Amino acid sequence: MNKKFLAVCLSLCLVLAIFIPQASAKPDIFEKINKSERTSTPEFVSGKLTEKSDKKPKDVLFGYLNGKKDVFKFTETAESDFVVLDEFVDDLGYTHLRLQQEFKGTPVYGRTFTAHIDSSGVLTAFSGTVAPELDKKLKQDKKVKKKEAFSIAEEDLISSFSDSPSYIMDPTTEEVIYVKDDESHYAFHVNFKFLYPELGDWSYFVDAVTGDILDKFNQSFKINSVGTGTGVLGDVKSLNTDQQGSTYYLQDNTRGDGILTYDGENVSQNILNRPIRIIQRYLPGNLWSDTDNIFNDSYDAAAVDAHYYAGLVYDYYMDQFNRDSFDNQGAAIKSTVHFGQNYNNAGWLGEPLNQMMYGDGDGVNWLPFSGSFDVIAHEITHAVTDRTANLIYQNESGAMNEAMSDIFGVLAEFWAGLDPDWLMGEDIYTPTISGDALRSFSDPTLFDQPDHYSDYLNTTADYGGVHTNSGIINKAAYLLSEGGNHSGVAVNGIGIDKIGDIFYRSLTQYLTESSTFSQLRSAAEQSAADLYGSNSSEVTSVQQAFDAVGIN
Ligand code: TI1
Ligand code: CA
Ligand code: ZN
Ligand code: CA
Repeated sequence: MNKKFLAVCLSLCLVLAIFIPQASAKPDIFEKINKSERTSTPEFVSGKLTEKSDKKPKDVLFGYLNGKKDVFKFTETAESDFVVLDEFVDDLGYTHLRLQQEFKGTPVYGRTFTAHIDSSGVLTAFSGTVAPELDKKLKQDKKVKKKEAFSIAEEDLISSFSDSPSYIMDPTTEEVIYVKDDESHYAFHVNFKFLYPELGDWSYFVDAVTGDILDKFNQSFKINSVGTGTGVLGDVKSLNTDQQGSTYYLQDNTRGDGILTYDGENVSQNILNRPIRIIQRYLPGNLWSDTDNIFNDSYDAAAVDAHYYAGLVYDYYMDQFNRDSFDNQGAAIKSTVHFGQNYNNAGWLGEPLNQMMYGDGDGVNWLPFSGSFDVIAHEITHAVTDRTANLIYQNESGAMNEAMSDIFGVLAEFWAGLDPDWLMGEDIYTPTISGDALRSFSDPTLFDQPDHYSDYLNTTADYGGVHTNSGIINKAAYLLSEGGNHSGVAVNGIGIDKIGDIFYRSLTQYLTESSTFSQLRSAAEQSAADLYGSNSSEVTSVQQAFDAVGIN
């Protein structure tokens, strides 16, 4: 039954049940009741609810409510259970009342009401849901003291931040009745307001009988602002920032749980060789802040690009694969720039750090690593891989892990339309030499990578040559998209969109931690068959591409 019909039925029934006996006395009274499906008490009542009268608006309302005690299910009298908070008369002569439900003097959290009485003294609407039958529902044996409740809440609050919040006013503790899942509890409402370490307006509800935290939530809203910044290559872009008073942070609240960019302050890269508890002293560093929302200092450039490009990679995965951040649950994307000293690398630091880091480069062979969009897409793809196939970072599975990061690095660059190419790192690699790159998909051998399985490099260096042997997979991906002849095999290209879908499906559905190159071939064939049919030309192209690089 639809809700409207139900409401009409209910109101008809009620009108019949309640008013028919008095129908002759009150012929023109009518009433429309919307009932809450969960609580069985009305949530909005309107109509001509009472006769004209000269009584005070408040008395009109209370007279109406007292006549309907079993419908609204309050406990004593309207006078004792509803406290008027506010009353005002509008231009049309309506009086508007705002009320709060109480039980024996204790307010029921969130249970406020409005009532509307027209100029002739007729009650025309009553809005809000009564917490029903509190006399029956409340456990009375309150054992927890106000101070204890405060400590329980505060302990929980403090444990959820790395640094203790600094309150901007004294926290408050108020005894209330808290309704949760149709159950009512005596509880203490403890409220904390603070701006550090982040914006917070936390409400805790501590059960006065058991001391349990019934509920907690933060009501503070994130403040979005839009700043501008100048990137590593001198281009100006707009940035989503977070304004706190007169400070702007590189915190983008518009994507998932946020994109946050931090200053690593050039603390030595050697900390990566130290125990995690030491690393955690330095990472992620300080959330990047600025006083005028214009990020145009030369020291800002690496942060500007890390922040801006991470947002674009988030958009790429959302747009192409409906994936909400790397965990598909909106996980915050964190980056630390100015990591290390003249450090020539960038990386995804997995559990328990779950963040990226970007070196500044030595200025000769490399510019700051966040200046190249494909690097950022490469790093975020490692995070996607971690949460899906979780390819072990050594030997063949490790080379595929690297290749996936490169492949989606290229595909994201094409999607974003940022001077796309089949090269990796060209924007920041050897700033004085143009046209080169760290890796090439069309010809991996240009930069010392194999392009055929027969040239697979067996080594213990670099986790089994993960950045070297990835060339074989990169070449297969290139041939699959663009087509061509390689080692005597002709491949019909299917284009970047289709290879994106095939590799994404392979990565997220079929590959496993210890997958081999051969298993990637099977995964890609299977994915192509799922997407385009088992006899499709796409499946044939996948077979050709892997044949061409010698993977069976
Ligand atoms: S994931 C990271 C390696 C892990 C380092 C952890 C300390 C990585 O693969 N980095 C990329 C950076 C990159 C990406 C550069 C795209 C250019 C384009 C990488 O390829 N690094 C090279 C320098 C390497 O580590 O050998
Ligand atoms: Ca500035
Ligand atoms: Zn990598
Ligand atoms: Ca590129």
